[in-house]
Amino acid sequence: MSMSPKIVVLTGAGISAESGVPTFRDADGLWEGHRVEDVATPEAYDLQPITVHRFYDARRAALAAVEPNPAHRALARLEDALGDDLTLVTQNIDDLHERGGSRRVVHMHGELLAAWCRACSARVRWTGELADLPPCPACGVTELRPDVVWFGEVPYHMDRIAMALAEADLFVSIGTSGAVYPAAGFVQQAARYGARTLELNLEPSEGTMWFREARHGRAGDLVPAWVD
Ligand code: BJW
Repeated sequence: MSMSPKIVVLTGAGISAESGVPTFRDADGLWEGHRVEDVATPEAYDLQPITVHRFYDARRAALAAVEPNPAHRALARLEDALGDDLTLVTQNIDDLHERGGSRRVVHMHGELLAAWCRACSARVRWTGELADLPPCPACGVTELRPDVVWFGEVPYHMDRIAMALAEADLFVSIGTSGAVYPAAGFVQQAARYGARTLELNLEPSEGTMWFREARHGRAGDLVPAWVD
């Protein structure tokens, strides 16, 4: 039986900020210039698919020009040390954890480099733009949409995450404002099952009072210091 502690790490946009990926709710964040409901709901996509596609096309193009930072790489080292005893859950749709060396990332809000078909539910890797949007390779219908979880949709892998939270000895939240549920409730879920809880964020998050311990500063400093 494994003797290492079971750890669940939840990351948000703040972990990718030092790579040059904008966060959502900070000044200069992604919502600046966009109303959330205009770009991140299924209703917005039904009404204005081209506007929504342009928003994700721009982020996909920007992602190609950024690199993982020391916080992503530190979490990859933690996975090397802990193996299956680490569950890394990210709300981020970028691929910087993977490029930083993590191999088992749980993308609860989907992935920017993927699309899924509204006709047959097939998933495909997709690195291009709206202009390149192909017919679905599985069913041939042109109903592919970004494989991301919008407001009102159910996040991915919730059963697996709930199980990991129930078994966790330690829950660590990194670079998230704690404004969006269900991720914002994970700290209480983990604590209820007896986990210690730690927040690593630039500033106190909306849920900071639920954490037993909090350290405030840049993820690129705090995460390597915590891991190593
Ligand atoms: C740094 C830093 C540095 C900066 N170093 N730190 C309960 C109560 C009320 C409402 C609800 C509720 N439950 C559900 C809802 C509705 C809704 C919701 O939460 N609304 C709220 C606004 C209140 N939730 C949903 O609709 C979700 N679905 C759902 O609940 O389904 C029902 C269900 C759930 C479970 C089981 C069964 C049924 C879906 C939410 C989907 C969110 N989607 C988005 C878009 C994804 C695609 C995309 O990327 O475009 O996800 S919204 C956006 O917010 C994105 C993010 O993942 C998410 C969280 O943002 P994040 O990562 O926290 O970023 P920021 O910008 O907010 O914060 C960054 C932080 O980093 C800041 O604190 C900075 O200080 C810090 N920082 N630089 C360290 N260098």
